[in-house]
Amino acid sequence: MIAPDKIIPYFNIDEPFEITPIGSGHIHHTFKVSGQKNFVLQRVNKNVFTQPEIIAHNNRIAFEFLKKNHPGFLFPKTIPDKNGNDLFYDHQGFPWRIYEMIENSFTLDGVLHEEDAYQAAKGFASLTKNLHGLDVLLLKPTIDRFHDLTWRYEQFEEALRKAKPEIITSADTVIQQAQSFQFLVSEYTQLIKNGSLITRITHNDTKVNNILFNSISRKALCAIDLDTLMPGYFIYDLGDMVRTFVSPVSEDEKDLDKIQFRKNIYDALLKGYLSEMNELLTEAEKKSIPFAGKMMTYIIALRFLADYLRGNTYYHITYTEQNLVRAKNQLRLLELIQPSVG
Ligand code: GN1
Ligand code: MG
Repeated sequence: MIAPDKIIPYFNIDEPFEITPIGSGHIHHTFKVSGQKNFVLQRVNKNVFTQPEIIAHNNRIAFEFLKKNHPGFLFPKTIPDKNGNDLFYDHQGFPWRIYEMIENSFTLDGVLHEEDAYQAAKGFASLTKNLHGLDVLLLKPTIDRFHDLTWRYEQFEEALRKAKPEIITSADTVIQQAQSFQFLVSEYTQLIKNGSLITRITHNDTKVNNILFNSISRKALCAIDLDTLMPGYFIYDLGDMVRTFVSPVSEDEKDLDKIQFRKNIYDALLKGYLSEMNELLTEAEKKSIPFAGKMMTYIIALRFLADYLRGNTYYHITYTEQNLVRAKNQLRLLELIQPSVG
């Protein structure tokens, strides 16, 4: 990889600066650029985002809409390079981008208190709410069929067909467990077919660490990681919050006994989400609230498992079994969510 300090001269950033790696994402390489002003520098993963220009396009359209219609709403500002482009391509063909750092803020890797769940959910909900009125067709999918459960199940089946026998053996019980939840795919298909969900502009990666909290008030300040800001259904956002908020441990936890469904956190996140979105959601959409967490937990379990079966080509890992551990973890969480949400 090209050293990040070699990229800075292509942007209007004053020297001296210091660069340090930050973030816990699975996809990009992220750095903090500290100087007279602070910035976030990212090298975009072009294998995952094969058309990074679409991300830049969607972000720009959303930014312009918000500036005009909700000028007080905080949205990460992209700093164009010296040629005025939102993405700078290095000589290896990797796109880089820079954002202004939002100061006096912090992120959480897990939800500790009800109030954090309430605030984070309110933060993500306010993004969709404030983008309401923007023609959803102006934004394009940055990853096709990203949260399409039917397609993700097919991908899992394909990975299973192509996997080496010894890999299948090592994941045998997890595969069976994943297959036992296949009924959720039919529920998803039915929900889409009956047209009860409205296409909205959603964030699509609503992990709690994608919310910036105000350092003093601990209120949600701003949603970050807008790579998948694109048309979607509200259950994608709500569901990924359930997946990442309700358990006291992360998707990387190996000890399944530590995974829990915290009802108080679930209630708080729902309250936070509805504090912004209650009026926009239709009665038909509200009926699908209990499905959201199950669907998103299942989809990520399938994606982790498929990646393990394929030989770990997608998510960053630090040890070979990590995607299998993550899949097991998410299936355990799904077992706990299933009876708890009605
Ligand atoms: C990836 O790396 P991060 O945190 O932005 C993934 C999400 C998954 C998540 C699981 C583009 O997100 O869909 O929920 O890992 N993003 C992409 O931790 O695939
Ligand atoms: Mg992301």
